[in-house]
Amino acid sequence: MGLLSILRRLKQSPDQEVRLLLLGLDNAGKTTLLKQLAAEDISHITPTQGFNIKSVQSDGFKLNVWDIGGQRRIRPYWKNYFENTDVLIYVIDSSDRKRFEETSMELADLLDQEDLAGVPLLIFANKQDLTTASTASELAEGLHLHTIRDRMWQVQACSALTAEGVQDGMIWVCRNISFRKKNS
Ligand SMILES: Nc1nc2c(ncn2[C@@H]2O[C@H](COP(=O)(O)OP(=O)(O)OP(=O)(O)O)[C@@H](O)[C@H]2O)c(=O)[nH]1
Ligand SMILES: [Mg+2]
Repeated sequence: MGLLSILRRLKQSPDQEVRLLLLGLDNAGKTTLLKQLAAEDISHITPTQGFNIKSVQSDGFKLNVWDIGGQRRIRPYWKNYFENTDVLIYVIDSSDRKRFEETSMELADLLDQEDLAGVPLLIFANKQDLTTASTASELAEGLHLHTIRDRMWQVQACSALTAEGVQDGMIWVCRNISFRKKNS
């Protein structure tokens, strides 16, 4: 599923401009995911020092996907990108168990942010192509996701490398944007 087909689905929503925000620890796979959505080459991706943005528009509708670098020293800047976010997409390297606590703490911090209050949350349990990856439900349990009650949320197993699961996640994103707009 590419950015244009996401945009096509979003035309059911009353808003003319949609903003998706990709966050997660460094090495989680955010930029790979963004490039996969944009149908770009994913073989030479380097750690993001600032941010990447992909935009598509047609018939007066615009979709912006923001991908912010996840290295620790860049995380203080995440907050500059919160405003007007329609869906937060949080990416986790499901094979990197020793960083589950770190990613869980960063996510908890995001959920406390006023500018992201009520914003639907899709968690990509990425890198499912690796045999060492935890499943989406193990991740959900390990990160105590069931305690999230103040917004719509969903965990989706995926591989940004093979694109498996990415479409299912983006369909959820599209549905929940229109849902939020209709009810806000
Ligand atoms: N096996 C596997 N590797 C992946 C997957 N997604 C990303 N990677 C690899 O993980 C590494 C980091 O990917 P990036 O997309 O740069 O991660 P990022 O979240 O953008 O990292 P920062 O820009 O530092 O925040 C790269 O070597 C990718 O090829 C995946 O689904 N499976
Ligand atoms: Mg990156």
